Amino acid sequence: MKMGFLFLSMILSVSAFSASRSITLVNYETNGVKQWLPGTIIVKKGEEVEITLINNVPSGVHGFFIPDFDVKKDVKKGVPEVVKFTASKEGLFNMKCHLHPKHVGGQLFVIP
Ligand SMILES: [Cu+2]
Repeated sequence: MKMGFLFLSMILSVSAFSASRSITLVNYETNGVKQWLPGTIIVKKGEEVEITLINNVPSGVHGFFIPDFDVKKDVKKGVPEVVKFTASKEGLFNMKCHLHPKHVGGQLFVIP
């Protein structure tokens, strides 16, 4: 059920046609592994991207960092945060938690 929802989120992020795009990422912990999910998000070049970040990990604050777009936010459990940026360049870019090196990272895919 959860994976189906995540897959649907990925599909919707590709098929919607708009100059702006809103995506929600949730930070989960499973067997000690922490990860923002969905782990891969897809946007189009030029879009105004708004990402809502929800931290569901009980251990406290986690980071969300996309170095190539100067996006960086600390997210407390129970306090959603929003980051915005323009997808000004195509390519595959890293998303990670800047607070914990072992926190599993993700990918931002900017398509033409
Ligand atoms: Cu973290």
